[in-house]
Amino acid sequence: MQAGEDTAMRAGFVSRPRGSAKPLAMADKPRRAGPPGGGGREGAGTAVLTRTRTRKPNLYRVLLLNDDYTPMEFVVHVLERFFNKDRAEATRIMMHVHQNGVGECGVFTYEVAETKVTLVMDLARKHMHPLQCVMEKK
Ligand code: TYC
Repeated sequence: MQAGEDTAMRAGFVSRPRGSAKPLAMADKPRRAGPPGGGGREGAGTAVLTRTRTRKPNLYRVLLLNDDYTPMEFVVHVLERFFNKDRAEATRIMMHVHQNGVGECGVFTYEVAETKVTLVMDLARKHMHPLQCVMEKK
């Protein structure tokens, strides 16, 4: 595999067929730009990836856990501020957590989910509320 292809693959721009560890078949290989007609040598530094098959990212649910002390209004605020919920949806989710013990705030890629968990936990700690926010792989 050429250096550019390897980089593109790791970046998630191209991928092997799912479950395949084989090198790309010739027909699947990204094409490099060449002179019109395609007859000559490849242009130096002008590699162009024409294949755009994407790789599914791993997704993570961010969950809020119920407790007996965090004020309902604080939980609604967290859902509005960090999860872009309007007041009605934030209230619905908060009540779901209050009644069921756990509820979903959203689904994100790993780093986004991790950031949101950290932001929620930092704000809860700052206000001395025992609110717990966790992530779990979907
Ligand atoms: N159970 C809390 C109360 O009665 C409210 C609450 C809701 C706390 C959701 C946490 O994730 C939570 N004040």
